[in-house]
Amino acid sequence: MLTLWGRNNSSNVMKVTWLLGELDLPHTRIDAGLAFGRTGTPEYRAMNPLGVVPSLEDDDYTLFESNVICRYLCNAYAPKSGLLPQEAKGRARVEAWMDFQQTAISPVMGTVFQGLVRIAPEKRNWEAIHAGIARGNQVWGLLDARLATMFHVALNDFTLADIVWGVHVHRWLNLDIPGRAETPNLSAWYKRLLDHPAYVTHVASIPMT
Ligand SMILES: N[C@@H](CCC(=O)N[C@@H](CS)C(=O)NCC(=O)O)C(=O)O
Repeated sequence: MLTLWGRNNSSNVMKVTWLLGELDLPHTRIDAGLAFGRTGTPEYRAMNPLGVVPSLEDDDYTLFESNVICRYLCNAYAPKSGLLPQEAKGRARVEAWMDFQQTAISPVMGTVFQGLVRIAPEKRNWEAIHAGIARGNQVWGLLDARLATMFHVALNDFTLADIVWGVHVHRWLNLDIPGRAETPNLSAWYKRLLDHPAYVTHVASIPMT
């Protein structure tokens, strides 16, 4: 029995809700994080040392880190789905783009999204937001260049790399971001993601709050 802990408007939780939807895996989701709380208890901290979301329970086995949870679900429940190739080179390519998402775009999107959405206008640190947008233009620009010749992020097929970047591209392209650069290939890929019903349900239709 799979239980996912985390509010559905967290980008890191969305990776997992979207994947669960793609794989049509039965599960329960428990709201946790921000206003829902629940992440400070010793029981939660035993699953997730920093008290962030998401966390996954698979019967008595627990896991934290969104990208690792996605890989676990593919390995355990859908090894032949192609979302995480079994062949070494394809798999490493997907994992590299997943790690790149965590290290390069997560911090940027944290600054830009929190700054523009969760912080009141009078309290915004515009210097940090503009620096985040400048870095975002660089990193999203790299992905835009890649998508000029690739149908998807890591491989030409849809993989976990599309899921972990895809939760962020919806925000990047739809927020009112001053100075956002034009990225036609990124926009075309975003439109392809919108063909996935699970993306629309678990990412694109969740209010940006
Ligand atoms: N590297 C972690 C980061 C998790 C993280 O920072 N989650 C955010 C939401 S996107 C969080 O828990 N924020 C505090 C909260 O919601 O209470 C992962 O990928 O799972």
